[in-house]
Amino acid sequence: MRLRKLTLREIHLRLLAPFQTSFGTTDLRRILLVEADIDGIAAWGESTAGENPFYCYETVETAWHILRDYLWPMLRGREIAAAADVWDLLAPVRGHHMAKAALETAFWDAEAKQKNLPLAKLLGGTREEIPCGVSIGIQPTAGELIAKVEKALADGYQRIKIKIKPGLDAAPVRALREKFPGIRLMVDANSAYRLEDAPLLKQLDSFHLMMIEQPLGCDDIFSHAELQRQLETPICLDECIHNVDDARAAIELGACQIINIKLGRVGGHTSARRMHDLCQAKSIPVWCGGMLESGIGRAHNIAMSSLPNFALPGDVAASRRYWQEDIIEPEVEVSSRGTIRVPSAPGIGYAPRLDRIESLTQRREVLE
Ligand code: NPG
Repeated sequence: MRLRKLTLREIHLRLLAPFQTSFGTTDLRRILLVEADIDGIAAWGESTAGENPFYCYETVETAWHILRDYLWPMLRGREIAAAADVWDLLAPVRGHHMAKAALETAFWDAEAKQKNLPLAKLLGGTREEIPCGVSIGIQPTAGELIAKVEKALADGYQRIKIKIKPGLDAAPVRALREKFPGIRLMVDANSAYRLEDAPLLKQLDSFHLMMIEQPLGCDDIFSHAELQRQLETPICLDECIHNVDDARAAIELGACQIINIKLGRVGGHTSARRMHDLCQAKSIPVWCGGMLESGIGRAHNIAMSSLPNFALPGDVAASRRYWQEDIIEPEVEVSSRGTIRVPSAPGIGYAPRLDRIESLTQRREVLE
């Protein structure tokens, strides 16, 4: 495979409703899309780098810089045997996983299209449909939170995740548990607590949550191990886990019982698959996180989620939960049983809508 041309685009896409986490609120997504010409095939990837360096250090600007000034020169025109080799070729650049994932995942789309295979099959996926959950941002009142949960359950979603932060934790969880005693419920703190908050987090044990996601520092695997010893609720790690070595450390230290895998955070499909395989061997279930992706990133998430150890519902939901109109055809739909069918068309299995992408494009750079 040879990369002949790379088009970087920044599109702006407004969320249907602002999304609030413990680190801030997003309403307009700036999304960096990668269109790679690989042996004449148009292949697509999406960087999940955010507008601000609050979830992690990467931003749209850093991803653009790394793609144009480092990753493109490393791969351009080079003969590459398989998409599975790209991750190791990019190793000289440290970190910048969201920039790498945008390009690496495009190579996987290209190889699947060349082989006339759905990407899920090329990755080794075994599921025909994937189970879906929703992630609900921090809401101004308990009433609004309950209404959002009611709607998601009516739409069929299999589990509810709510965002928490200090001061908005036990109370909203209690309100939900009283109203919906039997639902699969979890919370995500996005690193908003410290180990000293263990007694407070321990109160959550009485609500029978599926898990508490990333309560402590974004790089602090050690303290999560201490916290997990004190909690009955399983800890799921997200921000702490950038690669398979982090995953191994967290598992061996007992810092978590579940891992969230995000393509952007781990650097693409090859890294994600290595992490998946390690977790499977260690009996640690995984699920696919979401980064408010457009349809391109969502399509890659669906393919990855078809691997066998993606045993828990992920944050991969229907296009219409996020956007008035997505940028792919067909849009991602969720069944009344809360599942997404893994597409059977070659590559990512959804067609990018070029006219719509063009009309949303704020900046473009073509590298040849
Ligand atoms: O459904 O795509 C989605 C959002 C899932 O909660 C979600 N993402 O911390 O995992 C997270 C959170 C997030 C959102 C992180 C935006 C960064 C930016």
